[in-house]
Amino acid sequence: MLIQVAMTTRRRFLRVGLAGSAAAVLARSFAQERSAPLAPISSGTGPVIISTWDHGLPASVKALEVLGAGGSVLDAVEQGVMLVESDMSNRSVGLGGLPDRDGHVTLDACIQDHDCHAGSVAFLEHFEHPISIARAVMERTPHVMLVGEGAAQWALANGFNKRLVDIPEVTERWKQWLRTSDYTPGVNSENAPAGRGDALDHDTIGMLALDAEGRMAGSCTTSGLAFKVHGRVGDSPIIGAGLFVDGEVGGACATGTGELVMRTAGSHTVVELMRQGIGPQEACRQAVDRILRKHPGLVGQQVGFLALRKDGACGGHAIYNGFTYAHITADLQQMVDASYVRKWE
Ligand code: SD4
Repeated sequence: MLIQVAMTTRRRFLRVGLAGSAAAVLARSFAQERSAPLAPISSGTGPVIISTWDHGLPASVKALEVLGAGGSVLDAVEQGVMLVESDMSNRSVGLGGLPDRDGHVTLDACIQDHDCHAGSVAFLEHFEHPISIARAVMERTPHVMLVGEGAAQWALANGFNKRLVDIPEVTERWKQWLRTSDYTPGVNSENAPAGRGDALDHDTIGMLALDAEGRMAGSCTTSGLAFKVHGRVGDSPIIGAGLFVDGEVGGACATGTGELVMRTAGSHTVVELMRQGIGPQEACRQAVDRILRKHPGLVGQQVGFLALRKDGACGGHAIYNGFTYAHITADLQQMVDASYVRKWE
């Protein structure tokens, strides 16, 4: 189903559901009408950038600009998601995110390059760009992951400054939550208006990119699940869970209830399935299927995976409907409604 179409003079913005091949055909014919070259849906060569949720679109456009300006693919996935980290209206990424149950906004992020080098920070407070600190951990330490106060001290000592923000709406939502203290992760809920838990259009941002030389990188950054236990870390900063990149094969990233992704090493699973020759879309489907098989009776929790193969083919799949992702190439910009297993009413 073609949901949304908008045009600029140079670029196409399409939104398609990949659940049906008719959508891809529709999208192609729309582009052909304008007789511009269009990479096949879910396939092509670099540059290709895919990124979770609607905020993935501006972030991916930024990443493409970085590549166009001569930046590396690592620069692209870092600077792309920085855009979203700086958006103080985003309630699930960066300092504008919803807090844990004790009122602390704690941030998780990781980054990985073509050769599996990786950096990560978790349970970090008061820094605008955890993704840049994750990259610095990768590039300036012999380690992969720093957490909490130690990560903060290391960041301060390495040129990153704290930023204190006070967002009354966030405080108000936390106070409202305290009235019931009901902790039930929902489907697509972090950024939904109150009472519309399934109406989300933002969430954790995961990004995968392939440049014109065939080099890959990925990034992932989040404030994690709203109202989590203080100290909880999700999948997003865990290499192999929220993100995994191996340039020999491809990359994958995840969004949704991190515990489900961590228990199944979700992004690693997707990449290893691709290593066996399974396509990116099917690899995401099988990783979702594994989560469902390991969690019989699971209801009302979302997980979505994205995968980008080294040849530029990509795909995405989720437990529930509502998971969107941006897919950007040199001459295509589209939002895709990922295929899914179940419909959330
Ligand atoms: C987490 N996976 O902390 C993240 C949050 C997320 O949809 O992606 N929410 O578990």
